Amino acid sequence: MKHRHLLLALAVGVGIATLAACKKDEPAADTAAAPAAPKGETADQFIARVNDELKKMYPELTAAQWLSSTYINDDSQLLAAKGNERYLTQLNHWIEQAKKHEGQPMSPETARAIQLLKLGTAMPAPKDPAKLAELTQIATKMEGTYGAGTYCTGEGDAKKCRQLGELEDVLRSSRDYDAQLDAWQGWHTIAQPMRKDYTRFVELVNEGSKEMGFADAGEMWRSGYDMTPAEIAAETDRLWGQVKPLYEQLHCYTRTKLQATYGVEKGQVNGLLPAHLMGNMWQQDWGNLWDVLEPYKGAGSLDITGALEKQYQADYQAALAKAGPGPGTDALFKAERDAQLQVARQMTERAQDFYTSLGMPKLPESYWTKTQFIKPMDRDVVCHASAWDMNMSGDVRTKMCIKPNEEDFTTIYHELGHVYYYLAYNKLPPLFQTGAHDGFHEAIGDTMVLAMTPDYLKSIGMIDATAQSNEALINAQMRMALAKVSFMPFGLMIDRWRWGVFDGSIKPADYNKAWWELKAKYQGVAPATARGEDFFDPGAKYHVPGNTPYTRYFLSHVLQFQFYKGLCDAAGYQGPLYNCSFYGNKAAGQKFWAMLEKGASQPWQATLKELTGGEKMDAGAVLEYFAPLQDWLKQQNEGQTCGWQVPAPAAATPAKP
Ligand code: X8Z
Ligand code: ZN
Repeated sequence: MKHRHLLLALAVGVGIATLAACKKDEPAADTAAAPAAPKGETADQFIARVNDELKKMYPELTAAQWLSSTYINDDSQLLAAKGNERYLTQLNHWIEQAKKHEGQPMSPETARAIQLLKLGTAMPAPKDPAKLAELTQIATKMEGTYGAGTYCTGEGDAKKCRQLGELEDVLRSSRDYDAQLDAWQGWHTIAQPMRKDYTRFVELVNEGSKEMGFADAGEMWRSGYDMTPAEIAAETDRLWGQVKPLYEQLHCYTRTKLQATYGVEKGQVNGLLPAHLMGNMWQQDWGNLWDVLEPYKGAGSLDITGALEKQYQADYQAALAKAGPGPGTDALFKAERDAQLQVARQMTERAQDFYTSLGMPKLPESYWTKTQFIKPMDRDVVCHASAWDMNMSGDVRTKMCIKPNEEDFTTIYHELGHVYYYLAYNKLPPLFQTGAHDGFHEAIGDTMVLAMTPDYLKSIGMIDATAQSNEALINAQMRMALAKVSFMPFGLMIDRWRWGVFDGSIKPADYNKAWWELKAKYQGVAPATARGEDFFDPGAKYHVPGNTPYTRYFLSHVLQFQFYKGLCDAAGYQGPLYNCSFYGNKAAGQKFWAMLEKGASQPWQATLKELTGGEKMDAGAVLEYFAPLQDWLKQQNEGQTCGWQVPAPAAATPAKP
């Protein structure tokens, strides 16, 4: 359903639909009635026309998508689905027309553009219009269900309903085992109704993929990397193999600490980490467990959340002062909302400052007026953060439900990475306006996050002082590892699940079982209570109902360290990698911008080489960065039996009809 950037997602590989980074993909439409192309049109003329038509129809599509994500109701969803249908129909016509140029002379740029066009969507739809409509409706419904998801407990006056944000607050801040379990289980109830829809969704996108010449939708997703689908799958295995020993050390240390906090029994599940205790709904970022995992209490304090909360309080006091003496309930409420918005904008300005310090432009004025910074009170929205290019001409926005905490602060840097990519490649022909591959798009903002060193945080007033001790270094490394290293197996397992679902090796009757087997295998995480096939736990993660491919995030977590190293080199930095910040360095900024401007106009290997000197993705920079922490973890884990056994698969519970 939505695409935020629609089109182009074409990245070679992945699908068109995705337009951008966090976007989704679109379905394809009925091509039976493709209108004839102008007579005598050459391939180069064809692509020029497609680029032109694409740019013209784009704003209407994104406008409908934006409305349906920031104002979920039946009407906005109907309009978004219709806009999508129109766009996808057109897309399929173009793909049909492109066939006529196969084997004809054309420029290399045109050949690449046609390749991108064909890989356009992450949601390839059958040509049959009835099935296309069915697919669009299912996709819209699933995302709406996720966005509006609510968990209610109690009856009558005691009834209490909570959405994702409030349930995440519990996992982040409570250390009450039962309250955490309730929040975790509660959120997962919202996905149960999606199981049937998702099953049908898989049938339909597979049918669409086959019609386009792919074995299944997973193979189509893997075709976007300027290498064969088998090659990119093998690459992800190789990269994971590089990082896995580091992850295992972090896992081992974390398990010990959880057991110290919750008890030997409750702090683990057969040697695996309990899903509801990791401070994050999906166990993809363990940063919220800082109170449990901080290596040296108070050494080089990096309390970003504390600083942001202080900023919020200051904003609140200022808003109260504005309201005058003795404010009533309404005025108090307004002051609270004003302060929430104010702090969210200040956090975003801080992120913008990082980019402008590198010599990149300021965000356009329209960004500040049209962006959704905080969760509206009067309607459901899709809170999952995303970045939007509305018209390929400077109307860029982000959509978040920002709270003053470290996780959201770094997410803003992430989202602005997408926005700056859009702004940099907007001058390219529309078909090239996407990432070199989708992992590049995801890695831009995160590269900035790596450069948020203690010195940088001090220079912007987020922390008071930096400490130079080894204790402070280990603390800083741990803080980064809890965000980055913990993510990697998660980044891999989601599409391991979907590739299996699409190729049929995971059957609908085993959806949940396979999900938890992969969670166990890659992350070493397990649910504390049985999760049979009456649940549909994959649906509780945005990118599954949203149909956003996920391998991009795994690749991004490797690439961002390569980019970081490349930019530190460009800045002339010498010293240990983890200490480098290129904040304020124009030479680094110029090199980064040059990469962004290239979009998808050449194979990603060439783009990577220009920035880093190498043509391969490689986790060597990850290991170099975390070398001190890895040594420290090994010492801490001495005498422990690290690692975990993946439990033998239990007999499948039949899915409810
Ligand atoms: O979805 C996102 C971004 C938007 S592209 C907020 N991320 C993944 C996630 O939240 O699961 C960023 C990190 C991984
Ligand atoms: Zn992103």
